[in-house]
Amino acid sequence: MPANLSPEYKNAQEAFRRARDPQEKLECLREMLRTIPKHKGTEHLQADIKTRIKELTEELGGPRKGAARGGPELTIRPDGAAQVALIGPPNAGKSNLHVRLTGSHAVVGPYPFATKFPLPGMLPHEDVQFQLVDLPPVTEDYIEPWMGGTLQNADAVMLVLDLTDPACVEQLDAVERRLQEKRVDLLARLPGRRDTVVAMAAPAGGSTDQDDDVIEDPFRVRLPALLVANKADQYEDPEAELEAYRELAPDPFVSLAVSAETGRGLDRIGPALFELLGVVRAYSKMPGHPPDRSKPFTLETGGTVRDVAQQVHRGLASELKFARVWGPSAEFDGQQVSGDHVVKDTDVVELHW
Ligand SMILES: Nc1nc2c(ncn2[C@@H]2O[C@H](COP(=O)(O)OP(=O)(O)OP(=O)(O)O)[C@@H](O)[C@H]2O)c(=O)[nH]1
Ligand SMILES: [Mg+2]
Repeated sequence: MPANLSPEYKNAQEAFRRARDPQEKLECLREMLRTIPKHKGTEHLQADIKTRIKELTEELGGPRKGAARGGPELTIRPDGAAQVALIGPPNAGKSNLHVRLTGSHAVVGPYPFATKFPLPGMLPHEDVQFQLVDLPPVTEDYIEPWMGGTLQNADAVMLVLDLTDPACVEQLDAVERRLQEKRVDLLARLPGRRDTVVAMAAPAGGSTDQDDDVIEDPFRVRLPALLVANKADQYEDPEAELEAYRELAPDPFVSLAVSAETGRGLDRIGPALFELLGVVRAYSKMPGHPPDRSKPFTLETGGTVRDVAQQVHRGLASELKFARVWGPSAEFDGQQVSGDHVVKDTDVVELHW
């Protein structure tokens, strides 16, 4: 049955996909539920939206006193330029990497399933920070039932493998399959989220690439992944070892050989994540004042001046009159641009409301 999803619904769904703040996500979900055509063809989707609203409402409410819920948080509120989830088989060294990269106190153990719950920490890279979330292992036989919900907040995945484990090719295969069951697909590159927006903005009655018979699953997440082959300290020539692994494993992920134990190769992780996530930094500036270089606003590739305005003041973004830009995206210093102007990394943006 054709879903006949309305433009209002599609816009709400797109806004949901792009939202990072849980409260904003919740508002988008309510809008999705309000605008979804109520018929048999959308029953599953309606139920999924209701479930997600319930989960998010609980999450936002915090732990209930005396209720069954309580104990460690299973979802981590995003922080920094992006949230990166550490995923991999048991004992690969995810927690050891987390400790080394973020200075956390994650439990590292010589036995499998040492990690039971998500643990956030911050990895600095130049003037931005990535939030790394340590997670329990994923195997052929087991994945935590809550893992799919947790990964809804992630922007990327760091796939951690033990380079010394002869089974790591099969392990990665199992991890990818288990994640797919949880509606999480791993990609080698950032998906072009903005392409979807363009397709949806096509005029009513005009031809679009969207097939109305196919209901897109708004809860399916597609995450770019970086492959980190750990325990490189066990080899004299870890690059050759990684190369040998790559010949066996036909996956397309960018990969690094590192050692959490000795620190070898760890300095390449920040730059690799920055590249994978296509992070764009923008510095804000007040008229007549020098730019504030202390903390950049971060956007994804293709982000606009309006996205910067949204971060500076969510309520005022729609009232933006124009902006002036300096830096890589400007044809000349202080060029006047509209909200649609695409920002490039290290631009300075002066907003005029
Ligand atoms: N040689 C070597 N051993 C490591 C390295 N990183 C971790 N280990 C060891 O591998 C074992 C597992 O490390 P963890 O960091 O707990 O592994 P994990 O992937 O978090 O394991 P789970 O929480 O069970 O999924 C520990 O005994 C670590 O000391 C490394 O770079 N080199
Ligand atoms: Mg662990």
